[in-house]
Amino acid sequence: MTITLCGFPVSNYYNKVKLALLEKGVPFTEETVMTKSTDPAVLAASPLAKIPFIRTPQGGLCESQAILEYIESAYPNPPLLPADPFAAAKVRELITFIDLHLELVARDLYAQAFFGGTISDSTKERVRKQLEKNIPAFAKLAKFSPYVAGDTFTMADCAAYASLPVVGMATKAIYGEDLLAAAGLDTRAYGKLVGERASAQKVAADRKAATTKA
Ligand SMILES: N[C@@H](CCC(=O)N[C@@H](CS)C(=O)NCC(=O)O)C(=O)O
Repeated sequence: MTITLCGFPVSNYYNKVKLALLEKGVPFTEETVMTKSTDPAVLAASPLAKIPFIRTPQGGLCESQAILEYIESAYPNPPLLPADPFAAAKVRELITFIDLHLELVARDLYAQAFFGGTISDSTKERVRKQLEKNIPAFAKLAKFSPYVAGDTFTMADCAAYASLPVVGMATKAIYGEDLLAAAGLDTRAYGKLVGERASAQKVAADRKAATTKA
C-alpha cells in the first residue's frame, strides 16, 4: 500500500503532512500539484483544489488534519499522539489553535507579505486585532518544553514547525514585528530544535530546492 502526497514543498500544510509521514517512516511518493487546479482528477480528491491531498489505494483524501489522523490510525508506530485520550485531545487542541486561530487568520496577510500584492489597511487592522487576541491564547496552551505539547514530539509539532515560521514572517513583513516573538514565543529556538530532526531537514531542504527552482 503506497501513499502519494500531492501538492508542493513550499506549502506549510503539505509540509505538515510530509513531516508526519517522514517521522513515522511511512513509504510515500510525491506528486507536484499546484493550487487552483481544474484537473478533474485533482478535484475528485480535493474538491476545493486545496493542497495537500493524498492518493491511497482506497481513494483520495484532503485536509491535512484528516490526513494526519488517517496516517496515525493506519500506521500507529511510532505514535505521533499520546496513548492517553486526554493528552491526545490536548495535542489536537493545539493543532486547532495553530491551523485555525493562527495560520488561517495570518493567511489574509500572505498576498502582500509573500506574493507582491497589496492588502487593505482594514484587513491589516482586522488581522492584527485577531492575532493579538489569538496568539496569547495559544501561548497559554502551548508548552514548548521543548515540544509544543510537552516532552514528546507529536503531530502538533508537525503543524507548528510548518506554520509558525510563516505566521512570524508574515506579521514581520506587514507590521514590522513578528507578533509571535512580541508575545514572548521563542519560535526561533523551537524551530532550531525541531530542525535537527532528519524529517525536518528533509522538509527544509526540499522547500529550499523548490523555492530556488521557482
Ligand atoms: N485546511 C486545509 C488548508 C490547506 C491550504 O490552505 N492549502 C493552501 C496551500 S498552503 C492552498 O491550497 N491554497 C489555495 C486555495 O485555497 O485555493 C488543510 O489543512 O489542508
